Amino acid sequence: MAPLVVLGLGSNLGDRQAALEEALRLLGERGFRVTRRSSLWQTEPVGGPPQGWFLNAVVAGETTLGPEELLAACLDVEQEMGRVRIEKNGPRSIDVDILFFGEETREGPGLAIPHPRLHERRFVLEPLNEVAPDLPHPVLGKTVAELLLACPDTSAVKVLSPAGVTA
Ligand code: PH2
Ligand code: MG
Ligand code: MG
Repeated sequence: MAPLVVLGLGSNLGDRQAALEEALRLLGERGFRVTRRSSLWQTEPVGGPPQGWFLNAVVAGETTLGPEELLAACLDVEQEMGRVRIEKNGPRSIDVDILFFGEETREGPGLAIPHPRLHERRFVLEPLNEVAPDLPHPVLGKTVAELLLACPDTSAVKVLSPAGVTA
């Protein structure tokens, strides 16, 4: 069975909702098939300079790409959508992060799986908990629901539109 792959998406520049939709369309063209998607969440920026609120979402799906190929596809989508990297944690038109790739782990500087900060971030865990609450974190040994309960991040997150099953 194909591993469950989970991606986090975020945008806080321009038409944020259109950016998330366009990123999913472009990921589809590159071989990532979405099976579940979270609600859209309005989230207070965490870290970085003063900047506008983000729209965040999490999708789960399948791909025949390997982890490194999927990372290349994510970066390609960001580049095609005109993302400019100026400042760490700064404003961005689109950010696509690999959160989980089944139970696989990577610790390289270019690719870390699971995403090394996902358990510290409410803007990731709330939408993630909608699509995969029972998913075990292969390193921390807790489910997503347990990580959310234990998350100390108090930054604000609000649902904008409800979650859905897409396929
Ligand atoms: N992404 C970051 C840093 N801070 N804050 C929110 N609310 N949403 C994000 O997607 C986000 C962030 C780095 O990728
Ligand atoms: Mg990123
Ligand atoms: Mg990110």
